[in-house]
Amino acid sequence: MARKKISLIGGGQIGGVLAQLCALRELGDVVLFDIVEGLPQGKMLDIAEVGPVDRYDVNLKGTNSYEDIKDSDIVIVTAGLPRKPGMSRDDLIEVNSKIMTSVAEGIKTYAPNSIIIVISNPLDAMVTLCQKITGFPYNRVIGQAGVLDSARFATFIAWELGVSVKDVTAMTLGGHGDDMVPLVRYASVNGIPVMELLEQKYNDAEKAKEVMAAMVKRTRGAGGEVVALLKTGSAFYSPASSAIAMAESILKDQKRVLPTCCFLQGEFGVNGFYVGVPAVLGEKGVENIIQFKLDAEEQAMMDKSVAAVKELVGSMK
Ligand code: TXD
Repeated sequence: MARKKISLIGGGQIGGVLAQLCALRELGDVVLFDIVEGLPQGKMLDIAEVGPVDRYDVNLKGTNSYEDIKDSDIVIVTAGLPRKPGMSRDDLIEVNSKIMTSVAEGIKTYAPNSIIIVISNPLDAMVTLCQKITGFPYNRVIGQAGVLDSARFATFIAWELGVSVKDVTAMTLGGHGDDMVPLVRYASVNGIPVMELLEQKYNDAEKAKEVMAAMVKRTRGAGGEVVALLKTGSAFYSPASSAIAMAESILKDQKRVLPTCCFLQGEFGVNGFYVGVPAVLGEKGVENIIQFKLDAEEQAMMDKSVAAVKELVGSMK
């Protein structure tokens, strides 16, 4: 099997961690692109020089030239500004749209057969723009938000119940904004509903609901919580790991079911927009969108989240 090639557009905080994770897992050869001269070259030299210690052997190249992304299997895009404290993701739309336009043109020209995973914010709008400009089929342009939002939800549940994060399953759907939809009904500890465990813990159904509501709220604001603490920039370890889970599923055709920002054509009552839903990720990118019935409350939350995505995408011109 030929070695895979992964290109990372944007060599900032997330880009650097992405490159290191690709190397540690030997996912393939890696190119890190940035417009800042020396930054991607320096990071890739740094990561290459620790191959003998961490015992990985892949080609790592930093570059300021799009030509180097030629023949990429996957391109992961983090180019764009991150939030500052007090900013919403949507405040980034103007400046990041300009950046995404140039990035998408570069990918279209030099890696026309690649599968693109967008991470840049505001996520749902940036994925939409990237697909429009590249003209790639929808299954080959997707966004990362749901893996991370779900992981945050699962982390809070594990802490609350005093169980291992490894045994918690939780998922969020919808847009990557304050209206995202954490699915309470399906959150479980090895299949046991989390609500049941909370009710046992507090012996009080109302209290259990309150505790869950607080976790849902914290999940929705979790990105902002990190931004407020860091003061310069936003989360970067977790978005990188989340995108790598998606990339790995595609590169190895694992067919994992991961919450993914996908273009919907009627699924969940949404038509013509990119929104987070569970998707099977394999060698073709999105191979299937997993549909299931939302109850009335969940559907109402989904509709609200989708309305926010529509407004955001509509403001992009
Ligand atoms: O889960 C998610 N989707 C996210 C998304 C979680 C956290 C942060 N998320 C967003 O990712 C964040 O709001 C930003 O929009 C992106 C990248 O975040 P990162 O923390 O990596 O930002 P940095 O460190 O500022 O890096 C951005 C890099 C920087 O090195 C710039 O020089 C580069 O982008 N940049 C460009 N690269 C290529 N081409 C162009 N035009 C360009 N402009 C800037």
